[in-house]
Amino acid sequence: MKRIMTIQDISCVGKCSLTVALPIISAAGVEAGVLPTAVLSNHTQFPKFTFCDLTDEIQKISDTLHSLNIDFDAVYTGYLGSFEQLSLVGDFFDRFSGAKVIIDPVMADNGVLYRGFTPEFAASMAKLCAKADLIIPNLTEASFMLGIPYNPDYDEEYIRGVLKGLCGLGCRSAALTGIGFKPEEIGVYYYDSESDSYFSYFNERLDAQFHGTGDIYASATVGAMMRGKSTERALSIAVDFTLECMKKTLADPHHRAYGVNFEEALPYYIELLNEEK
Ligand code: PXL
Repeated sequence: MKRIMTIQDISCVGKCSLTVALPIISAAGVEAGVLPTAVLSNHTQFPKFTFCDLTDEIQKISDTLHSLNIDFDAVYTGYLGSFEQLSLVGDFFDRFSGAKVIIDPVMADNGVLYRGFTPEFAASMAKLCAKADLIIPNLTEASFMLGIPYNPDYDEEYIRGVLKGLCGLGCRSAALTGIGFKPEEIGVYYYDSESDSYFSYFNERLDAQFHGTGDIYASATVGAMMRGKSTERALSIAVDFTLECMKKTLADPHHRAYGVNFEEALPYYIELLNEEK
């Protein structure tokens, strides 16, 4: 069984970061080690939250795992809360150098940075991304990392340019999420700098937005890649699974304002993973 390490916060309530990464990657049949960077009562989109910083634990955990000769097939990072954490995570990548590095540079959406983040942080995240095999930003995060204005009125040529810019940061490949060229579609656009090739995959766009779908998308991609799917197939499975999570959420008239119903969509994810493709 493949083993990954995922490094991000644990928000006790809110269905994001570790509370979605762990169940989704486990459902893929992949062992998920977790390195919690902070414990929050709930994610930062709520009007208030507690925050217990675990930065001081990161190096100790890394040292101990390394001395136990534990290694990982992939290291996948999500929400990281400080410059120091970016630096420690960079050291973690260097130390566990046999692992594929997948970075979801969680920072922003819809043209704005999440609470607590700054353009300087985005520039530091861009430096960390140089170490990645694959990064999975949305267009807002990509724009902040490249230091360019957020342009939601893009065409295909623009998106290809952004992807080339992202790989110019030093990562091997980049997948932009939340992309669509027609009002009825949304999906992913991917560029692999090694083969100089693009790939895109779209499905239905629903008239709804939920917090946490980015974390679900990245986790589902990592799970599928570690199950042996090609990166392209993994990115496509994650599009279909995220859509199904949103459909399950909307089917419940009493659905919560935060998070999506990924739990009831997990059997569908496993079905997609079991297909021969
Ligand atoms: O879903 C991204 C995320 C993860 N973790 C925390 C967050 C957010 C987004 O706001 O606040 C703590």
